[in-house]
Parts: sequence; structure tokens; C-alpha cells
Amino acid sequence: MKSCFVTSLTFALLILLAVPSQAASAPTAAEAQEFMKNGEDRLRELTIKASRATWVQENFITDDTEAIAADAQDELTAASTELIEQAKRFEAIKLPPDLARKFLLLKLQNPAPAPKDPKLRREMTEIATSLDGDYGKGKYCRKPNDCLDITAIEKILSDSRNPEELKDIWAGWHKVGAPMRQRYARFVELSNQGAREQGFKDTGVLWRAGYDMTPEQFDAELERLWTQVRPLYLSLHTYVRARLTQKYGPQIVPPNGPIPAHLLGNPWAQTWGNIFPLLGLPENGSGYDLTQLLQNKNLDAKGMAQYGENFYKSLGFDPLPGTFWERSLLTKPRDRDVVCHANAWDIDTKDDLRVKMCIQIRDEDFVTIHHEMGHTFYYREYKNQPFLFENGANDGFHEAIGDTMALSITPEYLKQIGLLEQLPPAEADIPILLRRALEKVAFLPFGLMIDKWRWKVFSGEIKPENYNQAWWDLRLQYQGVTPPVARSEADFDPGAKYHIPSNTPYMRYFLADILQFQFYRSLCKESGYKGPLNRCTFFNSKEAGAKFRKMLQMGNSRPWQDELEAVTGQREMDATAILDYFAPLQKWLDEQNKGQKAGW
Ligand code: X8Z
Ligand code: ZN
Repeated sequence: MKSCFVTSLTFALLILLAVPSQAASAPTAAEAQEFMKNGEDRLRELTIKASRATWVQENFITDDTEAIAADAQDELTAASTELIEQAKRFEAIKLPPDLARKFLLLKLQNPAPAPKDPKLRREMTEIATSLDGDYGKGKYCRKPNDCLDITAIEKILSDSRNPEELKDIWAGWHKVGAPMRQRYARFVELSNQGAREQGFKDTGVLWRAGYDMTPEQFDAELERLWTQVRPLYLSLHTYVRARLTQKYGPQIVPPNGPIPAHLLGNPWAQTWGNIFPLLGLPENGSGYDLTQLLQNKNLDAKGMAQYGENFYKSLGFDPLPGTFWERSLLTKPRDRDVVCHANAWDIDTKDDLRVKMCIQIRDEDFVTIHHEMGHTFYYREYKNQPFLFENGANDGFHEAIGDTMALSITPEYLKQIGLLEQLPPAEADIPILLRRALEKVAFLPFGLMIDKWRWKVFSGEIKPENYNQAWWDLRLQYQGVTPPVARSEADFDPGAKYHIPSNTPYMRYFLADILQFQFYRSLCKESGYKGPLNRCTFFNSKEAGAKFRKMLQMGNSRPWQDELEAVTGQREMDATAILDYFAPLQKWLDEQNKGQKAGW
């Protein structure tokens, strides 16, 4: 097996190397085309191998599976690094736009660009795999026989109202980061070296090169969007803070200051939906409790996922293949370590699609399974594109698809699918909107600050000796939250958030938070809906489905602006959709906040 592989790789390299020697001085566009075709075939084959190995590793974390996954990943990275190097000889020639786009995407597909030196590349891959594994295995042991994994931690931070317990659990989980610090710093060095060898200033600049505009233009876009939504965030922050001050007292929640991060219902304070019951609205003000409805139905994890699939089918998408149900992991195994952070897998770039998620029967997970299905259906819609175009129009699009669907989970929709018997009265709009804002509006500054931190880490502006301080400076600046216990550079709190050890770029989620409302507004219109935006569901609309599918099928073959235009008629990301959606709530919040000072 192994020697067979080496033989075929050597053969492929000979072909690739043969191209330059034929025409060392002036390569032609035809040669570039041939080079790209061979390169895409090679990458597809190795990507499939690496996906299978990583799937096993994340579903069964042991030293052996980590080593196997690192091997497969190393082979893929080696091939991709070689191809990028060889592609340099085509840089000076004029290529057809599609082909030129592929040459750019070739350089961007790996978020961890590797040095050419095989020893350094191997070192980087092993670090990356071990960080991912450490996060998956992460536990906080309150006592020797009382160890909590992230699923248990999330549950306590969501349900407990005891500030001492919350503080203990918060601090306990954050210990998972500290041992990662040195390796992370080394990872940054190695990956930056790889980025530089490929012609980028650093890895963060490489990440920002994937948005069909210059990194500087992209920065300006982010600033523009954040300025648009910041007042809404401030209104929400002010309202929530006042209620938490009432609940926990001014000693714990200072009335004009930032909010301590352990009181917001989530380990990272990234979404705050779980503290909805503390916010002073009449109990059951929204007229229903989705977690309760799901539990009343005695749903299991598969049942939750089937609701997700049904939504897509109602729009005209084909059902998922049988293998999806056979091979996905939907329930947390009792007896082994897995990476429980939800994700969706495109194993063979065709029909072998899977979701890995430790589903709990609760409203948050009902939304997340729609999110994961969004990735899954996107994979399938673009499966006939060439390998390098098998991707989202940009990564924010990929994250936005499922969330767009999940915005359609309205009382009307729940009634249509038989989960809810009676529609709530019109007064329920505000509680329902507030519940949504605790997810979508609270998330905005978090979505923004993670990569603000990482880009500065990659550029060297934030040095390893300031990793943690800089993290909390940004948390304070954007989110207005503080750590509940003293922090120092012995800690490494970024490591306690999955996307840092797994090196998953994060600005995509900020973009998705904006884009999903833009898509939703357009699809609601396409479905013929006329009422207030927050009550729209486009469930069952074949028109909306057809329009969306057309965009999804384009994959990453066109600049995202063209694809956005195909659905929304707009060429720019635009926060007016999220502002329109929450307009009634913004008005209500501002009334409630009268006399309060906003900000911290
Ligand atoms: O990581 C995810 C998904 C998988 S792509 C579950 N999300 C971000 C997070 O959990 O931090 C979805 C929203 C933000
Ligand atoms: Zn996602």
C-alpha cells in the first residue's frame, strides 16, 4: 500500500517536473491548463485520503489515529506546497480568467501554509494535529472522579445560576488552553514561514486574500459593517447588563462596566440565548419553548437531523444519501474521546457526506443541525465543479447557508411541521426577537474579534508574551466582557476556543451573521412573503429553493459579488437586512434602556 503510493507520487512529480524542462523559458497557457488539471486530480485524491484519516482521528482520538491523520495531512500539504512552488513559473503569463482564479485558489486552500523543508512541514502538521486532539480530549476535573468534557461544561454554564459555580467551571474549562501555548507559538512561526515562501507577508494576509478584494479593502469592509451594527449590539449589551446587575448584584455585575464572561450562558460568551429566562420577560413570553417541544416529542438525535433534512427537501433539494445516515456521528459516544465540536464533512467530494455532532435535544442544537446541513447540501450542490471551485463563494457564504434556513424556524413553521399547536399572539414578537438577538446580535463582536486577534498574532504585532493580554483587550474592546478570575500569561485562553487549536479561520462567522439576513430577506421575497421580516418562513417555497440552489451550484467559480447578486441583486455585504429584522426590538430596547449609560 505504502510503496504503491510512493510510486504513484513519484510518477506524478516526474510529470510535473517534466513540464518546466520542456519549455524552461516561456510556458504557454496550454501548459498551465495541463499543469492545473494534473494538480487538481492529485489534490483531490490526497484530500480524500486526508479526510478519511481525520474523520477517524476526530471520532476516535488516540495517539495512533493522531499519527495516521498527521501522515495523511502531511502528504496532502507536501503535494500542495510543491504545486504552489511549481505554479510560480506560470505567474507572468496571461491566462483565461477561470484558470487564473484557480492559480490563486491553489495558494489559498490550505489555512496552514507549510514551509518547503519537509522536516519543518512535518513538525507543523504534528503540532496542528496534536492541538486539535488536545481540544477534543479537554476536560476539567472538579474532583478525581468528576471530570467534565465540553458538552457537560456547556450544560452547566447554560443552566446554573450560581455565580460561584459558574466561575469555577469557567476557570476550569479555560485551563485546557495553557499547555497549548508553546506549540501554538511555534505553529504560528512555521505557518508564517510557509506563507512567506508562497509570496504572502504572513498567514493572516493569506487568509484575507480569499475575498476577491485586497486585504486593505477587506479590512475597510469589516469596519463599515461593524459600524453599521454596533449601536444595536450596544443596546442589547446595556439591556442585558442591567438585568444581570439586578440578578447578581452590582458587586458582581458593575452597572456601567463590562459584563463578566461567565454569566452569559456560554463558555465563550459568544451567544447568550441560555440566559433568556433571566431577562425579565414574563415566563413563557414567547409563547413556546422549543427545547420543551422537542423533548415532548421524544425526539432523538436522528429525529433532530431529519427535521433539518426535511427543511431542505421542502425547498426542492434532493434527500441525503443513505450513507449520510449510516456514517454520520450524531450522538456523543459514551466510551471514547471525540471532537464534539459540530462540523460537516465532504469526504469524497461527491456523495459521501457526513455530520459529526454530539446532538443534545435542545433549541440551540436544533438550529446547529440546520447549520451543519447547510454545509452538507452546499457540498452536494457544487460537487460537479472542478476541484478548486468546490467551495463556498467565500467562506462566509458557507457558514451562512444553514443559518439562513434556521432563520425560518418561526412559530408558523413549527406549527406547519406539527411541533407547535397554537401560534403565539403578536405580543410574543419582542420576546422571540430578543431570544434571537441573544444569538445573532450578541455574536457579532465575538465573530469579529477572534481573527482581529489572530491576524495580529500572525503579523507579529501581538507577540507570544502578550497572547492572553491582547486576547482580553480585544474581548473588552469589542464585546465589553471581562474574565471572571485574574488572568496572566501563564494562561492561554484562546486555546479554549475550538477554532484556535483547530486553526479554523473565524471571520467567516462574522460575515455569515450579516449575509444570512441578506439571503433570508431575498428568499422571503422570492417566496412571495409580504409581512414583517421576523415572521417570515420560506419553508416549502420551491421558488426560493431554486434561486438558492443556482447560487450554491456555482461553488467558488466566480467572485462572490457575482454570486451574491444572483440571489439578492446586491453586490455588497449589507447590514441593513439584520437591522431591518431587529428594528422592532431595537426600538423596544431603547425604551427599556432610557436613563442608562450604554457602553463600558
Ligand atoms: O463552529 C461553528 C459550527 C461549525 S462550522 C458549529 N460555529 C461557530 C462556533 O461554534 O464558534 C457556528 C457559529 C459560530
Ligand atoms: Zn459551519
